[in-house]
Amino acid sequence: MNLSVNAARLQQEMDTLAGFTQVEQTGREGERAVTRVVFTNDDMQARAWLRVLYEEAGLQVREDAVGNTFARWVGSDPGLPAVGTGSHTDAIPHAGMYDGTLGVLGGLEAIRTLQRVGVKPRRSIELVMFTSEEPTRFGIGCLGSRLMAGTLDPARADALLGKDDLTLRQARENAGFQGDLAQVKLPVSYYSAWAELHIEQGPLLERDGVQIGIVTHIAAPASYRFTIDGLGGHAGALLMPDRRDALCAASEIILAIERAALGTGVIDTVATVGTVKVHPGAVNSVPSRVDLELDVRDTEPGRRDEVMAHIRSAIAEIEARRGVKVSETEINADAPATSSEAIVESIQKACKDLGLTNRRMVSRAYHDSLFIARVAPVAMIFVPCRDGVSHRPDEFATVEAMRDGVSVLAETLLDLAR
Ligand code: HGY
Ligand code: MN
Ligand code: MN
Repeated sequence: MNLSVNAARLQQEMDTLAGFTQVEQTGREGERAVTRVVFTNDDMQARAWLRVLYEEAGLQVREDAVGNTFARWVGSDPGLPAVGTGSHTDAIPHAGMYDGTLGVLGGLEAIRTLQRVGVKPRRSIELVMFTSEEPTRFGIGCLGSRLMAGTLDPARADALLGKDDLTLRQARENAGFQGDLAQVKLPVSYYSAWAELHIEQGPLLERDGVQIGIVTHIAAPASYRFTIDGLGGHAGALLMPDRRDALCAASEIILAIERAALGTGVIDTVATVGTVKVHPGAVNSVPSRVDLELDVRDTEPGRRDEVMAHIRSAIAEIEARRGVKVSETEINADAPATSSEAIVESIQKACKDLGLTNRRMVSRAYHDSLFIARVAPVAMIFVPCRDGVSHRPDEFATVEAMRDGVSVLAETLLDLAR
């Protein structure tokens, strides 16, 4: 099919969306970091701007009680379950401008490209922008899609305490999203199929010179909070033998986590401690308490659980030797997702039709598709990103790569919506 994606406009829209951010200097000439945390002004302005684009494309727009946004191109047979696509536009602190946003603006451009060639899909095609895919504010990733899939208890979700001490309920209501979170759960077979476009957030496509990645599996993410309670005191007067320094204990725990991930000997196991809070946090006061958050993932959930077992036994030894108390809270421990072979083949067909090289692959990052996979057949389309970099201001994808991804998505959506 002769599809002509308006790549110049897509690039412009990506650049405009990147402008909705807390401004911060990265210190590197011409480099722009993006931070867009859910329900902040930047997020709300971005949402309002996107809504105008959806309406200009003639899409029917609705928002649910947590702010997931649905923009529907009504098909000739509107009663049929729709085909879905989309991603997120929230961005972690000091991030790039492509993670998630390509799936929303690229999804919109795929719909507009199909509209331009005058096709009328039988099934409606619905573009989704998920609320809070990133765990930045409420500590758990994929908040909006978990609620859509019915895998997160609405009362537990509303009680989640944000980093600014507002609960999700308070924050969403302040942002204008009222209503009962239980209504966010999608009706059974709401989508007949789902495809998400995203940058790879890894180096394989670029390294192998392949234009499109077709995701067959999404790795299983888990995250935990550990609180280490020791004994505080005066940095001058409290002598070393009498100390139970919570930060020294935390440091040993962090290195034990790294050792446990490396210890599986399998490249698919990853573990990260990305946040550490030290109390009281004064240069001349021995740390009495440390809160740290662990993100651990593997393509095999069983191996991930083994890593957790090794981490827990290391913690027990550190606790005893250092005389500290460590408590653990599980935030999430999710199963991996397997893509629908039919949708993988539809994407493969589109790549062949468009003359684009492609390969099947695993997604090591998690995505909202991980949870949509609980309620619909899914697959994902990856495009290369420079040096595989993501969650950094220098995240980058070429306009040609974005154009290729959108062309494949457009053909796939049309095929699925027949
Ligand atoms: O962390 C992730 O995998 C996703 O980018 N939020
Ligand atoms: Mn991300
Ligand atoms: Mn993402």
